[in-house]
Amino acid sequence: MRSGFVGIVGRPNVGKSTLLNAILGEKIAITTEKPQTTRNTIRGIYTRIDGVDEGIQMVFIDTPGIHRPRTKLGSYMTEAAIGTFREVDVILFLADSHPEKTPQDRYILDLLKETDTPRIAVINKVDSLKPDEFQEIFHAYEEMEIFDNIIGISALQGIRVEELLEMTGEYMEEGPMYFPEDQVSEEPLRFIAAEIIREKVLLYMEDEIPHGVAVEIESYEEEDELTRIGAVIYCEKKSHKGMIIGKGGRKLKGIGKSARQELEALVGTKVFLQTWVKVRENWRDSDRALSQFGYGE
Ligand SMILES: Nc1nc2c(ncn2[C@@H]2O[C@H](COP(=O)(O)OP(=O)(O)OP(=O)(O)O)[C@@H](O)[C@H]2O)c(=O)[nH]1
Ligand SMILES: [Mg+2]
Repeated sequence: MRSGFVGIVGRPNVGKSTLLNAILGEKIAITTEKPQTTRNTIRGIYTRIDGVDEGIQMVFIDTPGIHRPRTKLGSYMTEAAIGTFREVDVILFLADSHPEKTPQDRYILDLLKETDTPRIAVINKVDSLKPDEFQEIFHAYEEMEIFDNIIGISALQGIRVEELLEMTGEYMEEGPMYFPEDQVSEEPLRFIAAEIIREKVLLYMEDEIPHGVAVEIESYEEEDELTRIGAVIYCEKKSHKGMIIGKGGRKLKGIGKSARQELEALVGTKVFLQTWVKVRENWRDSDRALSQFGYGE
């Protein structure tokens, strides 16, 4: 049996969480077209059993996009991501464009150079790259000589994800199964539920609001055929609250409905979801609020 830990790192929006979900064949991390969606490290467990005591278990760690932080929340996110560099057996560095075009990538590449952890450059979104564009990006990474391997994939379309798993497996060493064979995630349902609600808020809202949104599960009660969930959606301004609720409560109703549908699939029962919207000014710079919302120790 071989096993180990794999970090998925990169700039915001390159497709890290999409890749985690593609590897697991299940959605445990939320994904949106907006940068800085993921805020915590999220572990997903991939297990392949080949025979008695034979097979592979890889614990993938999806991380927040590394960026220049402007709030305490941003610092927490970036530190959480960089902190995984040294905790894993191999790093998957995700990119979706030429490194010369993206200063944020270069910042991360400089950090990577300083660590001893083996790394693979993963050029994602090949489905939206022209072949010569892909070749140029590939060569740019080759020339850097800081990666043990380079591969082009599409996390969204599942192109060469299997090959990436093979490649990543090479870095696993003889070791124990850390988790039972059928366990895909370590995250509590409460956390995933809060994330799903936050994803729906992000999908329904315009640009500046999402970064200031946090979701807290206030109550979570499981009955035989019904799960009752009470959630508070926090935002930073009174005007944002109005926008999240929408005219006649329509927007919030839409958010609640699509969240409920996904939650029902997740927990396997009917879900009764109640949501409230509250204002908490500047919470992204408040230590107390950050730890309350799960962005701290
Ligand atoms: N065309 C294409 N789009 C992709 C691919 N992978 C991800 N995306 C899209 O890229 C956007 C960002 O995806 P995420 O998985 O949320 O990105 P992330 O790196 O986790 O972003 P943060 O959590 O903000 O750091 C979403 O709109 C995805 O659908 C891909 O292989 N091809
Ligand atoms: Mg993400």
